[in-house]
Amino acid sequence: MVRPNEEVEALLQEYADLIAITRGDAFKARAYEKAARAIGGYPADVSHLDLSGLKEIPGVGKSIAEKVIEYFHTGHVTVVEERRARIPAGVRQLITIPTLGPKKAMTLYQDLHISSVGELADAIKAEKLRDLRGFGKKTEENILHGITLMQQAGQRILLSTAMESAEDTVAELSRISGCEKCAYAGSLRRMKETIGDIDILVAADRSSPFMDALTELPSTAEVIAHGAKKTSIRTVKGIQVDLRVVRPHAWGAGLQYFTGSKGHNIRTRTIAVHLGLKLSEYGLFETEGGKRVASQSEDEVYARLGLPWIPPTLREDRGEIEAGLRGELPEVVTEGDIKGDLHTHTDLTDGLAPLEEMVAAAAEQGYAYYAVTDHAPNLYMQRMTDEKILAQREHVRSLDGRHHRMRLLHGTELNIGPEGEVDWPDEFLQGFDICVASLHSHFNLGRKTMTQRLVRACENPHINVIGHPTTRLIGKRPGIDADLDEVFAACARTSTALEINAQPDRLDLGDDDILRARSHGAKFAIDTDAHSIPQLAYLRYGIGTAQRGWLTPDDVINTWPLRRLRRFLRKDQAV
Ligand code: DGT
Ligand code: CA
Ligand code: CA
Ligand code: ZN
Repeated sequence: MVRPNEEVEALLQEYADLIAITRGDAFKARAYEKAARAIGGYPADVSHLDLSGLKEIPGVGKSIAEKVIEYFHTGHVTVVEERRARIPAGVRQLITIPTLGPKKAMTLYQDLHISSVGELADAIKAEKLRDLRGFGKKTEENILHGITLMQQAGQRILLSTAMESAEDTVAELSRISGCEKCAYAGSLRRMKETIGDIDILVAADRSSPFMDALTELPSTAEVIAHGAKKTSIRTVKGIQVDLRVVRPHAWGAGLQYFTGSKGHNIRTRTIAVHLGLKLSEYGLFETEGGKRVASQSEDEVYARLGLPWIPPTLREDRGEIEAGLRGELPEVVTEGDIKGDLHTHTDLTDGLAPLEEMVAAAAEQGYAYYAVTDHAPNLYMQRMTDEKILAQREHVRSLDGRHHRMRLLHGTELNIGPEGEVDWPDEFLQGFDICVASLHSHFNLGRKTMTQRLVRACENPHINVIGHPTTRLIGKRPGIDADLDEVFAACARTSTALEINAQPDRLDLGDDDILRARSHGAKFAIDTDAHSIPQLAYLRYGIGTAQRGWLTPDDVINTWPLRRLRRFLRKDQAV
């Protein structure tokens, strides 16, 4: 993603929210929201654009463009600051509750003087909301549900948010003289779907320059602890970062220790003990005499324990130690194995970029093939029609071959209806090279119906991939209630792949479900579901999740050569 674009996106989105909270012009709020999205998805760095360059972005007019320029010149936008000042921080905290919009938040503040999540929960318990206009019993339930979801997510943040912040910090610390190595460790290196805090490790002879630098970064809001062995700070985005500095010769042992997981480390320490050794963040030592036997690299440490190097994404004590001891660790899929993306959108539906631009950006990824899968008619707000999708197909065919070597597939993302039916009849579906089918509505029809809908989709001879199979949104919406084992078995039986949707707030399927699906013999597609050019880069999060599910290239259809993929897409049983 382009960082300055994201900053502007967040700022304009906040402005839109602030307008809504203060009951400003609803059209204006929507215009800022649209511009925010367009800038966030714009492929070029907007901080390099002048007024006329900015105005070429869809939805960005003179007034918005001027605010963007003001932001990059001065670091703030006056009108945003003014609106912020009119609203207490507590109210802004209220709108972070997933089910509570800006207008209701403002009502709560003005009528009941509620300005924190705690006060809101108390007011609901005291049944104070019921008499407010626009509120009712149902609203109360929704808000309570939102508060629960927020608390369940706890202070954990999305993998992508942590990754961006960690990469910035690693880059900053790497510039400091004396830095021999610098990397992020912990759950981030293991690519867990949410991250509690960021752990960063530096190899250097002196620790203080790094510890000091961390506390002085512009992104640092608060210093939690500042010492020679460990420094912890909180960033302006509220993320905790722990920094440790180790001696260069102990890099491998430190990295192994601070990568975790705790469960994995307990196992490696136990193996060490059985070998008459002691494993710590400083190295692997002989118990008697204390001689150092390994510490320089992770490779060395693992080798001395009789293990191959274990990919961080597998270090969860889910059988990787046993597999390693037997020499049967999987060769997990990597980004380089991916030959194409099989689920992407254009501005024909809710994507931001036109077809040509998405295709050109995909070609730059070095893909061998690329599928365009815009939404089908039953997602009404997308206004898809037969004519539009057929015209797109012509367009896709005309672009095919223009980017040497990369072949284009024309597909669609179908909607799985309440009974497992989809948007178009068989004859029409036949014309697509690939069909993804996803649940986009009716998430709560009961376990039996939900299972049947998905199984029926698998049995459709034209459906190749089940998109974001559980429809969960991390920290916001739980996955559907369905008999997933039955669904996974149906996928394996019918040659229908399960998607690993790489959108950071989905990562759907997640690691545990992948492990289960794999045991049924199902195949997978790691897709970005990109709605803009920068989102093509989400692939890495899908790869991390697939690795955590122990997948090898053979399990993942979009690592296969096009011929093998095409055979799978015909739903022939022998692939
Ligand atoms: P998180 O931050 O909750 O997403 O998860 P982690 O795994 O990053 O956990 P964190 O930040 O508490 O610690 C980072 C790693 O450091 C952890 O995975 C293993 C290692 N570690 C930290 N404290 C301990 C400990 O008390 N015992 C052991 N064996 N390892 C520890
Ligand atoms: Ca951590
Ligand atoms: Ca930590
Ligand atoms: Zn999609």
